[in-house]
Amino acid sequence: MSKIITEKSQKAFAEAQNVIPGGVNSPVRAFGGVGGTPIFIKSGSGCYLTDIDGNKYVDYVGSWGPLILGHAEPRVIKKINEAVANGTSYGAPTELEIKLAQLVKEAMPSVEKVRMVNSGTEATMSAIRVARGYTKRDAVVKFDGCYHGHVDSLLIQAGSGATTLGTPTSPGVPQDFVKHTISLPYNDIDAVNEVCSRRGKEIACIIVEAVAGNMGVVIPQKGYLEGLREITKKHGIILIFDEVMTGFRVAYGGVQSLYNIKPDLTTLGKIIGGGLPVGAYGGRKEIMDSISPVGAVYQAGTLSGNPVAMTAGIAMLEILKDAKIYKSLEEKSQRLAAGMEKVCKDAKIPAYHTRIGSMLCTFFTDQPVTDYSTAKKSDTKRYAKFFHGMLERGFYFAPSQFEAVFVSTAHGEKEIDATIEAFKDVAKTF
Ligand code: KE4
Repeated sequence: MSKIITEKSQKAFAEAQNVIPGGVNSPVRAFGGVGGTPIFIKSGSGCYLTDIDGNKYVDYVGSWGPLILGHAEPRVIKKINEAVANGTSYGAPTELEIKLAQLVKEAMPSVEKVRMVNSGTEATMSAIRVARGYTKRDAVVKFDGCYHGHVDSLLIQAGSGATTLGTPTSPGVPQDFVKHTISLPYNDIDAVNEVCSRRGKEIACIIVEAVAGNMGVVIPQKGYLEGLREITKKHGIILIFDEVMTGFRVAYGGVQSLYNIKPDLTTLGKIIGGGLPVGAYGGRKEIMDSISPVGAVYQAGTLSGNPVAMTAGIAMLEILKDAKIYKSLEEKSQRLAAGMEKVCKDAKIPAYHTRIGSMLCTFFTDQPVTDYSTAKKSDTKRYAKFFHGMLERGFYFAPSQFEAVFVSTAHGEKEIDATIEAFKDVAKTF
C-alpha cells in the first residue's frame, strides 16, 4: 500500500501549532488518540473529503455527526447561498426561527418549546441551568463516559476527547463547581435508584446520552431508559435526554421516538444546524417558560437563531422528513456493520460491534461493551493501527476508539464494499 503524501498537512500542522493550541480548534482532531499528523481538509463533497495534499477519503466522521446527508448537499448549499445574500445576522427575531422550532416540535412532541443556541455545549449548559432554576435544587446526575460538551460541571468522567486525551475530569474546574455533580456508571439502574432514594430531593436533573456515542457507541440495556423515566418522575427530578448526537440521526424523532419515552428536556445540536453552528434545548412548556424573558433563568446569545444557520437546519430537516432516507441509512449501515463484523470474525480479531441506525462502533475488545469501564478495556493501540491502515487506503474514521462511525445518505454500496475490502487488508497487518 503506498503511503499517502501528507507533506502539506505536516507543514500546515507545524504552522497551526504556533498560533492555535495543539494546532486544532477541538482537541480530538489532533490525532492524539491515534498518533501521527492530522490531515488538513481542503473540501468535502458527498461522502468524500479531500485534503490539502490532494488525497481523497471516504469520510465516516461527517463532522462528528451533522452531515447525515453528506458534504455540500446541493439543496442545503443552495438555501444557504440564498440566505447569505440577505445578510448573515440581525440580532432580531426572524420567521426562520419559528420554522425551525416548529420542525423540532413536530419531530419530538416532548419538546413543547425550544430555545436555539450555538452549540451542543451551550444547549446542555443551559438545560442544566433551567433545571436547577425550575426545581430550586443543585445536584446533577450524569454518567461515566457520557460527554455533554465542555460544561464545567459536566467535565467529570467525560467521554469523547476528554477520555481519548486522558482528562475525563478536567483540570481548571474548581471543586466548588463540581461538588453538586454525581457521576454514575451508565446502564446501572440500581445505582440511580440508590442515589435518588438517598438524595432525590437535592437532585435537579439527570442528564443522559439516551444512546451513548462518546465512549464509542453504547446501547442502553433493556428497561434502562424506562427506569430513568420512572425514577425521575417519582422524585420530581427533570430528565434530560442529550440528543445532540442522536437527534434526527438514529431516527427523525431521535432516541425518544424509538423508545417512546418523553424526557422533560431534550438537548440538540449537530444535524439541526445542517452543518452550521446550532444547538438547542427544549421540553415541557412550564419548564421552558422559566427562562428569560418569560421567567427569571437567564440565557442569551448574540448569534442564537441566526438566519443562515436556521436556513441550513430547516433545509436539512425538511429533506430528512422523507422516511425512505432512514430506511436507506439502515440498509447501508447494516451492510457496513455486517462487513466489519465478518472481517473481524474471519481474521480472528477480538471485537465487539454496536450499532443503532447510522451510528456504529467496532470496539477492539473480547468482551461486551455496556458502559465506560468495559469500553475503556478496548485495545486503543489496535484501534490506532486500524485508523492509520484505513487512512492510508483512503478511508477516514474518527481518530479515537471512543467515538462513533457515521454513515450518510451519500455513502453508496461501492464505498461501503470498498471500506470492507480495505479493512480485510488492514486486518492482516494487526
Ligand atoms: P458541541 O459543543 O461540540 O457542539 O456539542 C457537545 C456535545 C454534547 N452532547 C453530545 C452527546 C455530544 O456528542 C457533543 C459533542 N460531540 C463531540 C463528538 N463526540 C464533538 C466533537 C468534538 O468535540 O470536536
